[in-house]
Amino acid sequence: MRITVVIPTYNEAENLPKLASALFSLPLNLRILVVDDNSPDGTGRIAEELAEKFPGRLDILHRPGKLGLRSAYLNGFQKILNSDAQAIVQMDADFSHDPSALVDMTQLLESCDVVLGSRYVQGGSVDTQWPLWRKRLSSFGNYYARSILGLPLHDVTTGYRIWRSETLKQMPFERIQSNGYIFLVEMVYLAHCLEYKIGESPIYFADRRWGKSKMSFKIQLEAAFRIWQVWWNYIDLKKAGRAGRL
Ligand SMILES: Nc1nc2c(ncn2[C@@H]2O[C@H](COP(=O)(O)OP(=O)(O)OP(=O)(O)O)[C@@H](O)[C@H]2O)c(=O)[nH]1
Ligand SMILES: [Mg+2]
Repeated sequence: MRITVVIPTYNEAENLPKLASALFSLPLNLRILVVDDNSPDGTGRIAEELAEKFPGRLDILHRPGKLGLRSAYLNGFQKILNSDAQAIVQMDADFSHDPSALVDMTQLLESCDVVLGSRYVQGGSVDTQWPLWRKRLSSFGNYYARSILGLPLHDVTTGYRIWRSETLKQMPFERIQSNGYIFLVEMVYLAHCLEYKIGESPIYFADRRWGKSKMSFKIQLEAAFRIWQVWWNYIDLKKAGRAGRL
């Protein structure tokens, strides 16, 4: 399976070279698309160096400034869906997502339309160093989103996923409105409304190894409101089911 990994980056200069090496050493047919938002720490320049080091295997989409996760992914998907890639991976650059988990995720994709790297299925877990409040926040946030949207899944906020290109091609991206965290929930919900088969493969979620975490209570609180917006935005597609596919 020809796979392209989309990696949005904003100040990931320390992480990106390590991540690229780790991904390219996997037993998978894999390419990388870095979507960099003119990171002040020079991640874009480092990505160019990596493109030279791994000719033909790493591409870069340079954007003029910090435009957010949603458009980073959507721009990245657009570019890849015009290529011959058969599967597309979403993952963070900060090693929260262990590259080696991709092997199992890819295998499960054989029988699914999309596979989520899940912290909350049997065998999955979150950083052992996380303070209790953060563990609770993460699992409650998930429970909350799952219950309101009626998603029969365990981890709907995970940012580690692999999609069949066909699946992404049939999703009406222009309807996706939210950014950041909820963007991830919204994508899964859209796939669920369109009746795609969504698999979950266990992952261990590590906190970022380098750089500073921005997760806060405020971000989660805002997310709690946004979930209702997502529910409201797709009432028609939920009814349409498969017929809502492009
Ligand atoms: N291109 C682009 N990438 C972004 C933007 N915001 C975040 N990212 C990247 O998206 C990925 C996820 O962001 P993180 O900052 O790790 O978000 P998080 O995991 O919720 O929060 P942390 O606890 O800080 O790790 C990382 O690879 C970031 O570099 C953005 O505006 N543009
Ligand atoms: Mg992170």
